[in-house]
Amino acid sequence: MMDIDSKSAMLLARAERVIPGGVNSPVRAFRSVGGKPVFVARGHGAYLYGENGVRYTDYVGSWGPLILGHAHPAITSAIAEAANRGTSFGAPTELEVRYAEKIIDLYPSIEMMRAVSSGTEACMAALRVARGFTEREAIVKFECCYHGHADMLLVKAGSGALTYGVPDSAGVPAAAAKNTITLAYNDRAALEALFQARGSEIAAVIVEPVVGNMGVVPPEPGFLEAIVRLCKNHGAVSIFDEVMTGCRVARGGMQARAGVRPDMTCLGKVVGGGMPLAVFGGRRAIMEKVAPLGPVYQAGTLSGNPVAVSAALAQLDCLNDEVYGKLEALGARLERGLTEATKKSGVNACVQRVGSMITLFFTKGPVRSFGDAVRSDTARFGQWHQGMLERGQYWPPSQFEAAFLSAAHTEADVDATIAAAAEVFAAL
Ligand code: HOZ
Repeated sequence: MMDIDSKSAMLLARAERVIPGGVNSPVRAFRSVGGKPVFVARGHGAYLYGENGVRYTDYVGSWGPLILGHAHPAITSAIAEAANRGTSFGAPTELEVRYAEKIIDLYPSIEMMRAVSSGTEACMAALRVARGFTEREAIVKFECCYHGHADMLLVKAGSGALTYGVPDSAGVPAAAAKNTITLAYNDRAALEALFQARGSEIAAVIVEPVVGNMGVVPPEPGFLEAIVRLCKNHGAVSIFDEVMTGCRVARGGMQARAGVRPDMTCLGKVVGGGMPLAVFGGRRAIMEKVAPLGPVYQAGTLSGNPVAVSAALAQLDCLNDEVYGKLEALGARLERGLTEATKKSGVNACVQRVGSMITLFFTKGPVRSFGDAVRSDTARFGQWHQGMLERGQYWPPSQFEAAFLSAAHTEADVDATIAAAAEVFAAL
C-alpha cells in the first residue's frame, strides 16, 4: 500500500483558497468518496503519476476522451506541429473541413455539423437549433442523464450534480427550467403517454443512448428506437447525446451499435482527442437553421480551434477495428473479474458495462434507471474507492460515473485491478 498524500494535501490546501473546492469541476473533488483528490503531475499510456510520486492505473481517462491512453505520440506530435503553425485564427481552416468530413463519414445521421469547445456547448446549441427548427419550446430529458450545465438541463441532472446532491441547481431561473420535462430512463410507456398527451408541444427529446452519468446504464431493447419513432411521428427532434459514447462504444457511437439514426447528435470527449473540442450536427434541413444560413444563433471564438482539431484528427485516425476489439476484450475481462470477485466476497454489488465503459454499483442490480442507481450503498463505494486508491487504482471518485478503459491498458493491468478489488472487497 502507498502513502498517497502529503504533497497532494499541501496542493489542495493552496487550491482551496483560490478555487471553489480546490477543483475546476466538481467531479474531481473526491468529497463523495471521503477522500482527497490526487494532484496529477503527468500521464503516460494507462498510467497517471501523482505529484506524490505514486503511479496509478487510470480508469478515469480524463472522464472519457483518452481512448488511446495518455500522451499518445501521434496526438502529441500533431499538437506540437499544429501549435507551431499558430494556435488560433478565428477564421476557417482546411483542417476544420477535413474534420467535419471525417465526422460525417463516421456518423451517417450527421449531414452537417458545427464544432464547439465542450459537450455542454454542444447540447445547449443542439437544443436551441431543435427549438428553432420546430418553433416549439418543450424539451424532454431523462432523470439523471447529464447533458452539461446549461440552465435548462440542470433539471434532475446526473454526474457531479447528482453526486453532490444538486440535481436541480440553485441559480437556475424557474423560467429556464419550466419547459424541461423529465421522465425515468428506459420508461418507454411514460414517453409514449407523454407524446400522446403533449406531442405537439415537444421540440426535442435528448438522451444519453447509454447513460454514463449515473454510472453505466444501457438502454433496454426498443427504447432508443421508440424515442426516434415518437419524435418522427410528432414532428419533434430526437437528439442523441453521444458526448460520452461517441467513438467510445463503437467508432460510430451507440447509434451504430444499436442501428438507430437520430435527427441530431452531440459528440465530445473521444472526438476531441483530449482537447476542448465537441460537435453538434444532424439532418441538413435542421442544421440549415443555424446562422449564417438560418435564424438560430450560435458562435465561439475558439470553435474548431486548429490545435484541438489536429489532436482530434490524429486520434480518430488511430481508431481501427483492432483498437475496438482490444477494448471490448479488456472490458469483458474486467467485467468478469469484478463480478467473480464480488460473488466470492459476498458483497452486494453488480457490474454494468457497454464496451469500454463500466460501473461497479454497490447494489444488487440490474440498474435500469435512476430509481435503481440511487439504491446503491454510496458509503461502501467510498470505502472501496479509498482501498483501490491505496493500491494504485485510480477509479472515478463517484458511484454515479462510468470508468473507462483505454487501448493502452493491458491484460496484466486489468488483472492487477481485479486482484486489488478482490482484496478491498474482502476488507470491507
Ligand atoms: N461529464 C463528465 C463526467 N460525467 C466530466 C465532466 C465534468 O463534469 O468535469
